[in-house]
Amino acid sequence: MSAQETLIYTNAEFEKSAAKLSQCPTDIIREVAFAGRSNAGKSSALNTLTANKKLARTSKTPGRTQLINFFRLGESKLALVDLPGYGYAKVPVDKKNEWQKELETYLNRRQALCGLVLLMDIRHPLKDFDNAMLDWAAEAGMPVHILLTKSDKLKRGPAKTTLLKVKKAVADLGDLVTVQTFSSHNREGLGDLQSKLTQWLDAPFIAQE
Ligand SMILES: Nc1nc2c(ncn2[C@@H]2O[C@H](COP(=O)(O)OP(=O)(O)O)[C@@H](O)[C@H]2O)c(=O)[nH]1
Ligand SMILES: [Mg+2]
Repeated sequence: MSAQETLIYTNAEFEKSAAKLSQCPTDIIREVAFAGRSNAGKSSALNTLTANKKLARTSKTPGRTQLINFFRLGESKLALVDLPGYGYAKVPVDKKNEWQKELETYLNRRQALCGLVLLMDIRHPLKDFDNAMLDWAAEAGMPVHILLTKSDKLKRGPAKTTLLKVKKAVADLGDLVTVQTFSSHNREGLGDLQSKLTQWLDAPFIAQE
């Protein structure tokens, strides 16, 4: 995809679900993964971004939420990835550990991964697993864009206060981590999300030896 072309997220189409790294599509050169605790608003955000109500199912069907779901952008070699929601209470402990291991393998080894969108309900930010993801990203040098979701649930003042609080909490990670408020209900912050994704996905591709 040339730098002149604007990425169109409404062209995203479901490609496949992978249970592990080896099942991930091999011809994707760059992808952005969406992660967040169960119920953070991940499916809704993906549906809003792609203007496709059916893209990522908003239901919490355990079978599907444990898979790494790939959505290719049109005919390109770029993709959006819906990661298994963590903190899903109904998953048995041993099963949970199994897919958490696969998730870790994906995060540590997936070459195409160029950024992580980390979604947190604006009313419950920076829970344990969010902090674990941020620690991993800092260690891996992986850029993270935090979406404080369901911003429509708070008045402007409290939303701003939370935004500043979260920005302050991640300030020591520098440019690696950015933060914004977002609402799938009124599309607040959609333009900022699109800009960040385009910045990550549309950067010139440098062939790896
Ligand atoms: N008010 C409000 N509710 C939302 C928003 N985004 C998601 N929700 C609700 O939060 C719940 C979980 O959303 P979902 O997208 O399925 O979360 P996921 O588990 O992270 O994929 C659903 O009941 C959604 O309708 C939002 O922007 N505003
Ligand atoms: Mg979901």
